[in-house]
Amino acid sequence: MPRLKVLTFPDPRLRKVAVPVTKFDKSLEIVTSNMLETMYAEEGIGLAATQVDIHERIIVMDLSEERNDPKIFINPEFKILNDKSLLSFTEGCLSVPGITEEITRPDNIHLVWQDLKGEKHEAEPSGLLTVCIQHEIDHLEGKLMVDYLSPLKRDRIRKKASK
Ligand code: GNR
Ligand code: NI
Repeated sequence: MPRLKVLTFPDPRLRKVAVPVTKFDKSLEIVTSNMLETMYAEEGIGLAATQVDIHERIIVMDLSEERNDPKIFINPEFKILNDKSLLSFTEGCLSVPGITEEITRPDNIHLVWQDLKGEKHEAEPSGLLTVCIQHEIDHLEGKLMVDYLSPLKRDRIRKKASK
């Protein structure tokens, strides 16, 4: 299975908005399997299709220490249940290499998604899953970690990246 190339900031393709998956076929299985392989090879805990230049609403994730718990989220959406319950977490991103920044996000969300067969699921995640799924859904919207930082900081990162 081939590994895919991960786009890095400020590549304009990271700004595209992904479209919903409508076909739950063999090609979707192949894409998710290649994304998981790429995520493991890059030692990430999650990967959004946008990062590998595929502009469909597909996310893979593995939050386990052992790296043996792959998860796939197709067409994920979330609603904030309580916008006063917040969690600050030091985030990194494979598309913004070498940078970690503390980002504050809602901690109490309701999540819906589909699996590879198109079956619907829902959950109210907590902790790292809440942080990671929001980070990945941001990618599907063309949004990056750096967008949460001040313009000055973002510009510094952009300059560093173009060296
Ligand atoms: O590997 C990753 N680690 C991470 C740490 C804290 C919050 C989010 C993440 S996701 C990131 C992989 C990545 O860039 N996914 O888009
Ligand atoms: Ni990322």
